Amino acid sequence: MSATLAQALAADFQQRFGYAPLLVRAPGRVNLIGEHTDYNGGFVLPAAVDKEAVFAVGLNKGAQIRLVAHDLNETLDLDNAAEIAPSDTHWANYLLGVAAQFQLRGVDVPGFDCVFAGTVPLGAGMSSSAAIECGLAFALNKLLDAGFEKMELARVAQFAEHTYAGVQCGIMDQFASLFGRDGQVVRLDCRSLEYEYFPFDTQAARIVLCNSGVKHSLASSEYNTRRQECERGVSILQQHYEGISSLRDATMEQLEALKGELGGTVFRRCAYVVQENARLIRACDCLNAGDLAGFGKEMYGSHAGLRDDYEVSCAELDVLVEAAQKAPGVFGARMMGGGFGGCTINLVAPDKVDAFIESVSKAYEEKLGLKLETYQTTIVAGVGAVVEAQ
Ligand code: GAF
Repeated sequence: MSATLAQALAADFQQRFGYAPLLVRAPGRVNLIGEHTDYNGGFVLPAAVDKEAVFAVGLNKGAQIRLVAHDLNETLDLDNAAEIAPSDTHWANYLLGVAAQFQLRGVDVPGFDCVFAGTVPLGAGMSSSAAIECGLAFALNKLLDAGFEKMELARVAQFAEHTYAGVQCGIMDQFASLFGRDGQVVRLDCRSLEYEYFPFDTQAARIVLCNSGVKHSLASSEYNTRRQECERGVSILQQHYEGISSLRDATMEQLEALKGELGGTVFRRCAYVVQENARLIRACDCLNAGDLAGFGKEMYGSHAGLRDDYEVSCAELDVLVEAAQKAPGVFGARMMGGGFGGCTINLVAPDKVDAFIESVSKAYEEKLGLKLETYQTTIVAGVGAVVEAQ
């Protein structure tokens, strides 16, 4: 699919700018378990999926930056690449933020052109923004021969999001888009940045996403608030215990002992994170043992924690998880990503996928009067050049 889209973008690019571009694809991601743990020094278990952003990018031998959102038929031109600043055009900030990060790392960014489009649903919690950032980061790295390793490109993309989109995100989404591997999920230790791939057997389970269709505007402000609450928890823990550099190091006993000082809200946020890390470790053991029911149990636990303690779910996501629990062939379900809307992720027996979708769609319509969009995703390789289309 991205090869066809890449051809369309190449033609658009050629027509607008009169030269041939580099073509790049950058996937969105799913996360099986480990939510809001990345910025707490914990573990995540994402995979890159077959919903992608696609780019045509080239250096124009001038100073101008010319950006085109192909699907929206919108453009943004900047006269001088040396004077990059945040723009009022929302989508352009993800790209400008990346170029600014190259400059901060001492790379002289000359004029460039970029036409992009994609199939990652917006606001679905599948990291369309990380896909956009990582695609351009990969393209500029190649075109400018900047020599950054993939992990540094993930940092470039993450800090672009911090500085130009105002979301103090962790590194999971950008890591997944860059490091994804065909047919494998990857466990990242977000503190050491060590990672391990696990085969995901699609004969045993399929990954089905149910899109609530809700795009809460709360997402970025509440996300940043959660991060601050966790930081507050760490700073209180540090006053009482040695060796705590993030919530990863804390135990439930320590949190219980400090419950009064932490206060109810911070306590619950911290407790969720400590328990989610433990759930992820157990879930990986289940994956290794082929125990999908055990894995699914941890997913339900994750959802309950996100709903009750971290408070980043919403009524629509809760209805979808409850409906999934009653549907045929489901191993586990939970909300996915930052929260306040977007998708649930469901592990479903391959021969029950149709029945599952029918059952959850029916419940969603009956309970909330809403039509459900679903995606059966496959796990693909991370960011790369689109070779076939060139
Ligand atoms: C968003 C962020 F971008 C990630 O870094 C991560 O924190 C996630 O929410 C929650 O797990 O996708």
